[in-house]
Amino acid sequence: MSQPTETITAGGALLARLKVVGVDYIFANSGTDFPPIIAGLAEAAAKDIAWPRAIVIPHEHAAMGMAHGYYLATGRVQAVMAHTNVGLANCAIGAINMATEHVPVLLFSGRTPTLEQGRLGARTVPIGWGQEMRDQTALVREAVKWDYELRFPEQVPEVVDRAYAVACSTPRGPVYVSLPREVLCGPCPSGALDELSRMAPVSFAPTAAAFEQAAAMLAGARNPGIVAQGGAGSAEGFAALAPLADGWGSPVVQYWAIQLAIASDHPMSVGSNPEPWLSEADVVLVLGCLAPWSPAVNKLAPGCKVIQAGPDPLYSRFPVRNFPADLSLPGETADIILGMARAMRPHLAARPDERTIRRARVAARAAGIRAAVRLAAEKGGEGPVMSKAWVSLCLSRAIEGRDATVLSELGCPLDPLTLDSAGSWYQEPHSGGLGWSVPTALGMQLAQPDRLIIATMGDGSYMFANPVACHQIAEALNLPVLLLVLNNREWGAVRMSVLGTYPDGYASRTNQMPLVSLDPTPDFTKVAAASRAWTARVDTPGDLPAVLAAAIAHVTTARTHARVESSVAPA
Ligand SMILES: Cc1ncc(C[n+]2csc(CCOP(=O)(O)OP(=O)(O)O)c2C)c(N)n1
Ligand SMILES: [Mg+2]
Repeated sequence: MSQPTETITAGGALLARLKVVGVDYIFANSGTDFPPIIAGLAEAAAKDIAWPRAIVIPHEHAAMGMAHGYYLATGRVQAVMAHTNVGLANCAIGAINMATEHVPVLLFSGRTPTLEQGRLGARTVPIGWGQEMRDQTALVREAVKWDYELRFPEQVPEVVDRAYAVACSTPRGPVYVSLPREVLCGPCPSGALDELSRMAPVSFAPTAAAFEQAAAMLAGARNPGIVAQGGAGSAEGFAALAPLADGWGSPVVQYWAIQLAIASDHPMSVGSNPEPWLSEADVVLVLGCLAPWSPAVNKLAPGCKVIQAGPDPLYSRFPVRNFPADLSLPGETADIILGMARAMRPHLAARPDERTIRRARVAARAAGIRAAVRLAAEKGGEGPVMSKAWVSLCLSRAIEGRDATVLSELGCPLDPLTLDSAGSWYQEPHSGGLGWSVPTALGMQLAQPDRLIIATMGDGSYMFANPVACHQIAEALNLPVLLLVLNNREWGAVRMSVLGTYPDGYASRTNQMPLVSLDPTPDFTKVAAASRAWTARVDTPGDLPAVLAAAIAHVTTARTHARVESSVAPA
């Protein structure tokens, strides 16, 4: 007689399999579709099956942000579980943000029961009917690389393996699986659940010929330039980019950088403005940039050749993106930098004097740019109301000598900050789904409990983050993040956009531009204090350094989260 096959509910199998593929956390926001998941957790515990830590996250947007931050800090993909269509809708901005920056996540949400009666898991309450959709996945389909609806309980291990492998293949990104309740309640064989996945993620790199061609182009350039937006890919990539730029006397422009690719005070680091470099360059290496410059503002020199490099050099997901690509180097950014450093080496013997002169010229101009930025930032602390640049400068001084990560979402500008390591700077993704920085900082802090993590943001961005939920998470999970809110009582970016479009229009002449004011500003400190955060508000520019020092002392010693608000001048 054959042995009866051991089974576990599909909900339990899902959790166990997520552990096998390396998921540490399930950021969960549960609902009536969750009984098989919650029962699965208990069943897995009773049977001593390992599963990831499942934690309650009181808003799905925060759950997605935390998975985003955890990945940025560790390179490890995490899972988010949401409630049917409504929970998934709250995940949509997070999925859009992740997709834009090639950040993977395993996103799951329940699917309301199909049956009205007669089977375990069938509908029991009116929301079973109310949450039915013809195409639930449509809520996130454009943002995901792959999606699937679980059909049979025994599919769980292979669906998880495939979801993981697709999400972690270059270019990385979110995947979505919908989980019908009756299917999750069904039995799944548990005998092989702990076997390793047989589906490895795909990675690729440029061919040797493409590297050689790129190296010949850069080595032959009179004025090479590098534009980097997505950072250098890893600590190794970061360590390799600076000598590459230095060796070739190539300026590195960090235009709208969402990660740091080179130390901001490196002699080849010329700040965030592509001018005048692009108009002088004859070869430009574009490293992981969705939009490396603004064609409406920045003009390439005639004949300038462009090399596009990164996980998806043509950003094929986006309908319109027409930056030139005379050569494309596809692959993970760090591998490309390391490969370019190798491919450039044989060319180093040619024209050494030319490189030395060029390096000295770029370094002198870079030093001038940095001095002007610092001066302007200092001036921003002289008036009655401080500028954002002054806040950046004060923050830079406050974290000097510490291993810190600064996030900015319309918060501290990069240029006045002195940052010199990989992973020290993150800006909101270019999809701009606001409310990103607070939960992303929480996810980073969860991954790196001892690191100083500082999320800086505008007052509007803070409100988009569902602050009550985020403060609750910080307290519940003991995450000592420091939040620094730059409050100008408005959506300054929107106002600036109106002025840019209609510099002499009616709106520019009004005392109070419509649709941008956030006055009266709430007493946000009370929102943070409700979750027992350490709080402070600074109105006088000269008071900021001491308050920042006190806040950093608090988060690093008392180790509970803190929120500092500084009143800043309109943009
Ligand atoms: C979810 C979402 N809604 C709306 C917007 C449009 N938007 C872009 S910038 C911005 C204002 C941000 O305000 P704040 O964080 O206070 O920064 P400020 O511009 O005032 O410096 C808004 C509303 C967006 N990007 N994302
Ligand atoms: Mg604002």
